[in-house]
Amino acid sequence: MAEYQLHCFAQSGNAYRAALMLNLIGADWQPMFVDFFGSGVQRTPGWRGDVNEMGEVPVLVHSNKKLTQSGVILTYLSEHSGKFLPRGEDERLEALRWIIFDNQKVNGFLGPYRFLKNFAKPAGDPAVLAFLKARIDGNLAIVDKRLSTRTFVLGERPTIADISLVGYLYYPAEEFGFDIAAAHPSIGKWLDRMKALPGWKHPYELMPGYPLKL
Ligand SMILES: N[C@@H](CCC(=O)N[C@@H](CS)C(=O)NCC(=O)O)C(=O)O
Repeated sequence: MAEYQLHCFAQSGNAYRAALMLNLIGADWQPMFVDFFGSGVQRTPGWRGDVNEMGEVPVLVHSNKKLTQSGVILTYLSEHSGKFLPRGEDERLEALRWIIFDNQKVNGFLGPYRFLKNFAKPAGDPAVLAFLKARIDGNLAIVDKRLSTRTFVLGERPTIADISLVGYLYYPAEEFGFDIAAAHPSIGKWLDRMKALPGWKHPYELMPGYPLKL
């Protein structure tokens, strides 16, 4: 058994944040496949009782600890490894600020948008997709502006704020119906910088369940 177990599946950008962090810090970890689209195990009372009462993926297991919420998982792993760790109070608060903004408004909208477009049956209502798309465009523009003057979200060094924000951004443009890197050039260049970090892997390589059997 590896030191860390991560309950995850390939299509989850929320889980990708945790999987990528584990790989970037060189952790001894193994994925535990959650059949999110098949059996929908995350909705069962058993899974909610034993694994995560919130019914969400990712879940990180480390000895006697079970952690959920990717922001919490990233914080824990950065504190344990000393890597991608925001340093000092100002950086810690700044990282938390971007992680919350990301969870709520960047990947927090991109994830449901891609789900409704690609995987939901029936597919999402066009009015809902239009609402989400307008919010996504506006919020990606905020991130793009931030990255136009910085190498990484906080400055010259990559931190957990960057690892949170890449959540859904490496999935294929066809899955969104728009090309994030092309529409937001500073995000595009930053995604290339993140991709160059030792240990980087695409979500479809890092987590089980791709391609999806629907
Ligand atoms: N803020 C959470 C979001 C987790 C999340 O929404 N995960 C999705 C899978 S990508 C999920 O489990 N959704 C189930 C649900 O919302 O009922 C995190 O960052 O961990």
